[in-house]
Amino acid sequence: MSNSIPWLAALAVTASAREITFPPVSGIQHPMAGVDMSASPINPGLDISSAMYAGLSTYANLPYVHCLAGEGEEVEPYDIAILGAPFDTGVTARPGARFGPKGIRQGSTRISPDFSYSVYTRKNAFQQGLRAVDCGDVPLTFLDNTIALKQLDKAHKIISGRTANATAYTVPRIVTLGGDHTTTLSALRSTYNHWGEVSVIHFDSHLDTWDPDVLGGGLSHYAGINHGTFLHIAHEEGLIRNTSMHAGIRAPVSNKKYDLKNDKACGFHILKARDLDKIGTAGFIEKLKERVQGSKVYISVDIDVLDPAFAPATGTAEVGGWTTRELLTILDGLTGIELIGADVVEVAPIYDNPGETTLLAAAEVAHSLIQLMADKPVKSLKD
Ligand SMILES: *[C@@H]1O[C@H](CO)[C@@H](O)[C@H](O)[C@H]1NC(C)=O
Ligand SMILES: *[C@@H]1O[C@H](CO)[C@@H](O)[C@H](O)[C@H]1NC(C)=O
Ligand SMILES: [Mn+2]
Repeated sequence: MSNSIPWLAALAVTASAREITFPPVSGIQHPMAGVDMSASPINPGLDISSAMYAGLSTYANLPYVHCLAGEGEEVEPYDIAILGAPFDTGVTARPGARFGPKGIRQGSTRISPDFSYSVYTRKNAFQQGLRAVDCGDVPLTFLDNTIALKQLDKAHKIISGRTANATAYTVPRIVTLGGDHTTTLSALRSTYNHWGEVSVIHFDSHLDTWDPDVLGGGLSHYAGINHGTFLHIAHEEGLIRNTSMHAGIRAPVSNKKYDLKNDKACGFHILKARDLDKIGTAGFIEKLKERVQGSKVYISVDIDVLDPAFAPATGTAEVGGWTTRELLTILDGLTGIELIGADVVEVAPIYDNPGETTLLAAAEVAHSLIQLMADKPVKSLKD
């Protein structure tokens, strides 16, 4: 007896009165479309080519390439490889950075290779003759740090060992998405093989050159290799030059003299977070460029260099840091340096807010790092 339900009839009238005509789908999506399928014989006129918010996520909607494919399998060549390092068992405070690579990809959904011309520079890193791809994540064990780092070493070796797509230089460069900061050690071991000792520009609120005897190593040799000591170890292994620089430092040290003396011995100078108040972003750019002049450079960005207001989702947050704009201005200002590898690490999505503030920031940091690579192809030892 549906006729006796008057509200249902009323609803039907309302529904037809409110019928909405949407604009054509292709009209909205076209600028970010990949392959134009509007002429497809299956359903002509309907464009289903854009992958912006659809499909499996890759960093900046870049093509996924199975860079870790086994011997004999064909791998599409690339010049810049995005590589996830889901590892967080080397942290001293809040864990969770093993989900960082997934989170940063999520934060990068808005970035599209064909819609990325900067209003500041008119450049688009993805259209400058270098092929950038997402290699996915390295399978790393979460039960044994020694094994995990060996797995990461091996992945870097394989991925940087393939021949680049561009003809100018042969070695592809890697942008690692961390993962806790321990993962940078594997990246530096890999860059050493292709470029020798490099200067490190280390954006962080912490030194990360701690002597393993001071941080963890008193417990066991194994414990001494962690996200606060990896730069000390990189120095010990002869991977980095004594022309390296920290930027954004503000966290306390464990003693009056030793940590800072040890830091100097590891080859670093320090630009502190509050130096920005005195010399500004232009001063930072000048000092960083001056310090690494004439050498190959690795940039490591610990997202905790930002103030927790801009990057709450990290393991060892320190207040009194920079804004996202300040960091991006400094990074973009480094254009022209010979960047041979880079990373953005310590992103632990679980501590982010619903607006994904940290993930958006980390995705844009990676974008700036890719731009620096696109701006300056670099010759390797074997070129
Ligand atoms: C990759 O290499 C091929 C062959 O040299 C070239 O045609 C193509 O433009 C390159 N891709 C990119 C994105 O540069
Ligand atoms: C830096 O390293 C170079 C070359 O290895 C060396 O000649 C120089 O003495 C070192 N400088 C300092 C301050 O340690
Ligand atoms: Mn760090």
